[in-house]
Amino acid sequence: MKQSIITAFLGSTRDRFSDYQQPTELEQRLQLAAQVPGVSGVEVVYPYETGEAEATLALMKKYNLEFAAINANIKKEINWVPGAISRPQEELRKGALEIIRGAKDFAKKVGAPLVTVCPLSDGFDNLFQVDYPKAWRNMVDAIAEAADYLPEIPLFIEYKINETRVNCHLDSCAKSIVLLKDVQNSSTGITIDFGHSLLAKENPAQVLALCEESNIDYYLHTNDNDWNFDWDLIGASRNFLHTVEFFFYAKEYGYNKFFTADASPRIFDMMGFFTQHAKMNQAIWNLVEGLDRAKYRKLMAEERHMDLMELVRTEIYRL
Ligand SMILES: [Mn+2]
Repeated sequence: MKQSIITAFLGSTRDRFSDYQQPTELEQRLQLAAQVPGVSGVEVVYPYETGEAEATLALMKKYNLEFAAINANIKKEINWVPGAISRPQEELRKGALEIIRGAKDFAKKVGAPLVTVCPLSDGFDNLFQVDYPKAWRNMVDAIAEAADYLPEIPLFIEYKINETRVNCHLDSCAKSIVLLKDVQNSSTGITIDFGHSLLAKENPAQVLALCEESNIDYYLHTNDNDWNFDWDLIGASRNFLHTVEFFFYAKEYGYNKFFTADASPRIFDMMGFFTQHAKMNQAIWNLVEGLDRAKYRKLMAEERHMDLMELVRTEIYRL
């Protein structure tokens, strides 16, 4: 498995109450990422972390890191805090599209494989706030236009149930598939964030199967939470068997992009946090590798549910 880290979490972060960790520059973040055992890549936020393409590329070479993705941030600027690609005002949507196009240009220059965008501010807080069909159409059109630009750099969309809006428009994997089916551009995919899937009350492993069966590409973010809030905890620190099943299907489908840590150290020692996250993922990946997946799927086909439980207990929990 190839593991990477969203570099924004290798610096200071903040919530409504507190500031966490020390501020860092991109070079320090890359230096830290490179020191985490098992991590060989990064996802970098455009345009806030990226800087000049040539200088960034030189830093990536210096620390021997690969790009997992470029993350186009369309929610930070004050204009887009209430929404970006779903809004009625065309100039606001165009501005957000410029960011995504810029991220694609940057990705091409530095040899990054894909751009991912999470339209978190696009949604609603009140009822009777947003014209739903118009908002949805604006999003479909914006993603379609962004996907058409530089199709050699595919565009992945990341869903989340809420935050920063009470309801995000793109709140589930199924809705993301509906959007991409309307966009009809094969140079697109879905960023499946394990924790976002839990928040949507999905089963992350089933979501992989849904994408496969719908012929939709995907890119994976790893973390964990309590199913109630996007805590971005260490992988499997809460939901072990869900993580095992998620990796089981990722392996079954031959997933070969990066597993990217979308995880936030908050109060914890930063290097320890990312080291434990990477080690946990690798250990679970190794465990899955040791399973006879054909046997599991055969037992499912034969509906031998209690034989499967026996295997879960003895081979996965090892009890
Ligand atoms: Mn994520």
